[in-house]
Amino acid sequence: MKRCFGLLAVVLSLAVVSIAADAPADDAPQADAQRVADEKNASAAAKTAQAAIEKTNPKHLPAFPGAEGFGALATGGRGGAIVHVTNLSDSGPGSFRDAVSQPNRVVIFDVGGVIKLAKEVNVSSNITILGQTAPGEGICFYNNSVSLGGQSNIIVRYLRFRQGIAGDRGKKALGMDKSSNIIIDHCSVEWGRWDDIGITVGSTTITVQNCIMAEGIHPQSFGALIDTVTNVTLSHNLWMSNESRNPKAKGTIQYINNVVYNWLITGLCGGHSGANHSLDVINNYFIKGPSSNNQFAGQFTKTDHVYQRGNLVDLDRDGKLNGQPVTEAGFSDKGGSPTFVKERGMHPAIPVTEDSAEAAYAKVAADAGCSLHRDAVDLRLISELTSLGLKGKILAHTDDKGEALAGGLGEIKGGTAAMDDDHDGIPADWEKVHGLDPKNPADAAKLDASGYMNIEVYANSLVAPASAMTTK
Ligand SMILES: [Ca+2]
Ligand SMILES: [Ca+2]
Ligand SMILES: [Ca+2]
Repeated sequence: MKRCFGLLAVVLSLAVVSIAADAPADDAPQADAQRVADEKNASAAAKTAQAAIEKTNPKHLPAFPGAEGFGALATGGRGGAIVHVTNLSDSGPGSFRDAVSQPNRVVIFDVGGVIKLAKEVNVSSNITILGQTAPGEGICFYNNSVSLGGQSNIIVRYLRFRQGIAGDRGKKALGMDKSSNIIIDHCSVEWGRWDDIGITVGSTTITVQNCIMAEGIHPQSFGALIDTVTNVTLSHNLWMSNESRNPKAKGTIQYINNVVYNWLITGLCGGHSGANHSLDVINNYFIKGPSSNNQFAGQFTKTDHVYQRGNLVDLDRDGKLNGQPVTEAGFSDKGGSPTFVKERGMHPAIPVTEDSAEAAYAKVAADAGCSLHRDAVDLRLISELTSLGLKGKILAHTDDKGEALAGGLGEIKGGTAAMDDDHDGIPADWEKVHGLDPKNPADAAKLDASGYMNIEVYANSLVAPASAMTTK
């Protein structure tokens, strides 16, 4: 009997996929036994992740100044080897794929530009990837996806993940499946085929902050599936011109200071399943665009336990930011309503610095994504956001066009790396000013008094406010 039910569920879920892009397989109710097993596994994964943090980072040093939320205590490759990406090749010596193929590394970039991926890249555990070290306009991964699946303890900053129509149909531009202790900061995640970003079954203890998740393409055009996870923080992100799932939130998830713009069917989506979900929705801004209906939140049911306060919604498309407070009724649609709770559910060791919804909008517009040097694609997206209802579009489901419908990738300038005689990744001029030896390649890997490696102190200085910089 159970087997029959299982088969039926598979047939039903396949049917759901084929019916409509807005009703993917994960909307189908899970079998109860599977749900209980998934919840138990997720809870065990969270405990394991916490124990790993206490072992590797007992002093709770943030991954970098400004790291917040559940993933903020990742140590990445701290203490390991510094590995240079020296070319834009798909594979081989000096490539990104080769650099992340082994654990315990801090990966820096001697080149900037587009890295065209022939197939998905699988990143190893205990890795720090410092995209802000790239010269010129930085790095963009294109034509395929990057996966952190099955891995733990990873820091990723200032990179562009643009899968594009050449990528695998069932993959996210940036995927985390059974992943833990990860922080993704200031990345642009766009043109994903299944979703832009995924944090899926069994994943735990993860932050995605200051990122852009935009313009999902055929066949799904969705922002993110966050599915059967524990302790995930999503803060100060821009979600725009995705049909739905900004994200779809299934698990225990903090959703703070996000901006959602130009959804088509639904903005923020509930879990809408038999499992219990917990979602803290705090000080976000939902702004209707040219493609949007009024359903800025939806797909909730009674198993979704929602704490909400300080959220604003602007539905008048008048080119001005003048939203109204979100009420509980705003979370309801014809499918149901969540269960509202009075207290926030989640308290990570390093909490998110909470801005008002208006201040979050200003920060996101100025700073979200790979923003050390915003490229043409992100500049266009931000110009659409700041039109406040007048500009922006969902990319149509046209098999062979994908991102071409948005004008394509354009140029990302490679630039020239600063003088670095000892080739330790820290420019000679910076070493002189900060008491390091520009003729000694060993000092970049040493730990500074602050607890970070010197290469991290340098990389942090490229993007941190002066008050957050540490020097010897
Ligand atoms: Ca308005
Ligand atoms: Ca140097
Ligand atoms: Ca040196």
